[in-house]
Amino acid sequence: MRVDIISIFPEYLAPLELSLIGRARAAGLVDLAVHDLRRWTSDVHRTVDDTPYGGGPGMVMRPEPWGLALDALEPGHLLVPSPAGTPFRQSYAQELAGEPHLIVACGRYEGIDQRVLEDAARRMPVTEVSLGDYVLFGGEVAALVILEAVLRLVPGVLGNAGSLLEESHVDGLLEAPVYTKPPVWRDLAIPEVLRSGDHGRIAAWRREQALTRTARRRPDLLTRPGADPAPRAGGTAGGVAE
Ligand code: JAH
Repeated sequence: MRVDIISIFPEYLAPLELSLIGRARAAGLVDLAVHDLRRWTSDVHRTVDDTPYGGGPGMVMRPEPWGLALDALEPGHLLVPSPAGTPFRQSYAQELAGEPHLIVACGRYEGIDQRVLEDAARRMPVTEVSLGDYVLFGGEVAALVILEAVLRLVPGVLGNAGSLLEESHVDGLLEAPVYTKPPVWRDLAIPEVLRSGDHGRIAAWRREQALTRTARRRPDLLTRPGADPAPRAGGTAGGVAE
């Protein structure tokens, strides 16, 4: 997968060099480039913002540098982190993991002139993406989150692909709690069933934990249109205890 990120703070994207994502880059699975938007300015002050039409507080990112930046790159699927975007979730990360080329446009201030997105949409898919109902200083940290969620799903990036199938949100539920050794720690014992060796009972317990946790913490996941927690082997009939 090819990934281009455009930002006025390219150093903010330094974590992409580290850890799993850095390994994926080194292995040639991900070809990633970070671009400084100011490279496409031509005035002495390298200005990227201006006052908003219609008035109001703050500044808006000027369209010209963005237009030149997007012209300079091969078309891809353009993602624009924004509090006004479509909520990002695991199923969308899964879709994006199959794209050959992503471009992430990181805005600052009050956002990017809307015509930049309108113009780009003439030649490529454009999606404004929200990570939740809060406002950041800009799109950079959101871009890191989106790319971490997507790149770990690119085949070969994670060593253990099996762990992708049993984790929160993959089947529309939160995951059951997890435990490791020692079996008793500070007088706290792990649930007995996990030491039973009975894989049917263990799967049923995890399923029940997933359902009760989801019902208590995230009832919205169970009532969302299209919500249909898929039965897993050893699962209960779908009833929520308590
Ligand atoms: C803020 C450009 N939903 C998280 C999120 C994503 C982007 C932004 N804020 C929050 C943002 C200012 C300028 C993007």
